[in-house]
Amino acid sequence: MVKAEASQVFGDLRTGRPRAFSRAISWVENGAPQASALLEQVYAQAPHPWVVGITGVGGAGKSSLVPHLARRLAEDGTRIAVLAVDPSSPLTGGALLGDRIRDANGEQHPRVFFRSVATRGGQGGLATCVADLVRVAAAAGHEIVLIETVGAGQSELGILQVAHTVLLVNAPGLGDDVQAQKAGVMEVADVLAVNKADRPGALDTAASLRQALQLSEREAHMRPGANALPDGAVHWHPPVLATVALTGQGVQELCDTLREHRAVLERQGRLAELNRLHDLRRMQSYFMEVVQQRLQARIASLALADRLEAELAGGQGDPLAAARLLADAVLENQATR
Ligand SMILES: Nc1nc2c(ncn2[C@@H]2O[C@H](COP(=O)(O)OP(=O)(O)OP(=O)(O)O)[C@@H](O)[C@H]2O)c(=O)[nH]1
Ligand SMILES: [Mg+2]
Repeated sequence: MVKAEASQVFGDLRTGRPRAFSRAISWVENGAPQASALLEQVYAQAPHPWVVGITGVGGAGKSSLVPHLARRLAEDGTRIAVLAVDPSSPLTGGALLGDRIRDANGEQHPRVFFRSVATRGGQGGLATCVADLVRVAAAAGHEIVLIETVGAGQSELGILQVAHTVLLVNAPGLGDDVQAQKAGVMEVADVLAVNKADRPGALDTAASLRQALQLSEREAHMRPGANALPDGAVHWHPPVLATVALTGQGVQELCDTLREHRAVLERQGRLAELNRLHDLRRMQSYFMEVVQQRLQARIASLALADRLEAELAGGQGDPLAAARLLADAVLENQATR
């Protein structure tokens, strides 16, 4: 039943029905029983899209910039999915913002699908949920997936791990260049935008970002094994561009630069390499998820677990010793089956 339903939705996804896409996203977000049957087909058959991660501290203008970017990228007929992820408020998203990006006249763009990701985190957490959604988007015919996330901590770095190209958005007056560096986002940024370039201080922000980039590049070069690129490959130096999201100024150049980054990755064989790496990571995290579930099921069936829990609840025993005992019991049991 669940399998049949998943197959039906997968079929509808492939023919590009937006409703099937919405439904598939909800399944994955909520860890619905249909999700794993669907994902099996998605991973077996869906291509890897080009994934652009967009991050930067609150108020820099990411949400204002993304619709411009998506529309420009869609101009050549490409279908774009935008996934907006806010790890700090996982339950506020859903369809609140509508499923499509609207233009200035309030018209929905036919080739841009927009979705706020509202995940409960599930077993595998937010990053794995986003990784699955990227492939679901590809199954639905989206060649480019933009992932917008608020950039201030470890969970964003996890989400950005599914991206091929990372765009870091800054703006003058936020002190964000320093903050971004602290979060480690600076090191993973491929393209930087100083948004709100209509405001005073934009040039200074750009200058300090360039300086910070030079520093981190110098450090990277000093690490052993740095510079090991294929023959004839060029080093990508993250460019810093100015944008005004309110008017769309600088967005065309930003798109061109993002596409250029993709082309460089492709020429170097890095695109395929990253896809393999992303699949490997997904395999590893899924493996841990499955192992944990199975072990928990096994522990729940052990009388020993009840006894140890009762002892601890009664104020007796040592929690670490109890955990070790349980681990021994579970793993021995596994080995003898
Ligand atoms: N002057 C000026 N204001 C801008 C520009 N881009 C965005 N803003 C304004 O800046 C504010 C924040 O923009 P958002 O797009 O919501 O910023 P964000 O990065 O998505 O913020 P979070 O979702 O909180 O992380 C809004 O009031 C925008 O209207 C710009 O280029 N120039
Ligand atoms: Mg935003």
